[in-house]
Amino acid sequence: MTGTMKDFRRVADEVRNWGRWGDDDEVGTLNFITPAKVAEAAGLVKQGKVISLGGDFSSGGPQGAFKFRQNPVHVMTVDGGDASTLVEYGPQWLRNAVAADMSAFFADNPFRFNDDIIVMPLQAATQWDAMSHVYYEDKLYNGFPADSVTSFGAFHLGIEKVDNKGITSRGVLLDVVAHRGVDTFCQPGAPITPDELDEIVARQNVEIRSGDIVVVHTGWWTRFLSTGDGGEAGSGLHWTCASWLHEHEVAAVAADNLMVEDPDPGNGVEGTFLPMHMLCLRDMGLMLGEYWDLGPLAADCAADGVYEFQLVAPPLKVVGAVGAPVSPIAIK
Ligand code: UVW
Repeated sequence: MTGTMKDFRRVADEVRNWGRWGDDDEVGTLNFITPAKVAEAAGLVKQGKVISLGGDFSSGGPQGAFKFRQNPVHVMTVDGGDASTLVEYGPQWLRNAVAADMSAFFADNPFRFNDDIIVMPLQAATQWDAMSHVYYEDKLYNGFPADSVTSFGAFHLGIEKVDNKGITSRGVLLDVVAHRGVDTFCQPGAPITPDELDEIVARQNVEIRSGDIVVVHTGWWTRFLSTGDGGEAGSGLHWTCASWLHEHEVAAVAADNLMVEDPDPGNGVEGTFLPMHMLCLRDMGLMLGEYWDLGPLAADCAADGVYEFQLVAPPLKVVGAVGAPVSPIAIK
């Protein structure tokens, strides 16, 4: 199952979308989401049912596998109860400060409020990878230079560039867990192949159309919710699924695991790491959604037999960021 760099380069040449939507394009395959596509997706709302696909952002998140990523740190900066106490008991300097800065809030009136701060890697929990997240040979998607990502952020292909693309479209769940007939998750070393995606599409009696966002249920997130082990390996798409996504004109792909693709080098490309990331983000301009919570959606789709829905998943527009948190929802 391991490919060579020659295989990789052949696939990269086949799927590369550079120039397809103009030399200055920064949204890649999101261009498949036309106004007609957005309207088609809205037409899938029949029951008024909203299903959250976002995990919690908390200190109990999935980070731990890599030392360079941590779970969110959330602290309170103003607490209305504390403020009342400070006014009454705080040292004089603090009482003066409260009186000077916040008298409108906390002086002799009943109004109180709470504020907070969060510090986190943008890749910590449910997220989109921007196209500027991964590159090779000094080029980003559409040929933009890799050094256009600086300590000031990404001058090209930052997550904010998705702008009025939403991101919203017709979402289609592909339930690998149900297809494999297991009730846990896709074990490491058993990547999901393009043929298996076709089998799942047939089994679910659903069509993949241009501009769809494909959402792949591997069971990893549900397993994490029960074990709390964010470092546990799972499986994902085989790197050759990049060609399948290209042929079907998929706008974006998301999964409930750490990397969407299978990270096992034995199923990858000799001499490199995460080849599907390189093909999708850099060659195709196709964004990857990671750590989505797909258990409730999978259960709902199995119950009503409807695997298509309106997907609404706009990332936070963090200017120059190479990825961003998202709280996606599926609406049926
Ligand atoms: C890397 O590709 C390094 O990370 P992620 O799984 O967030 O895409």
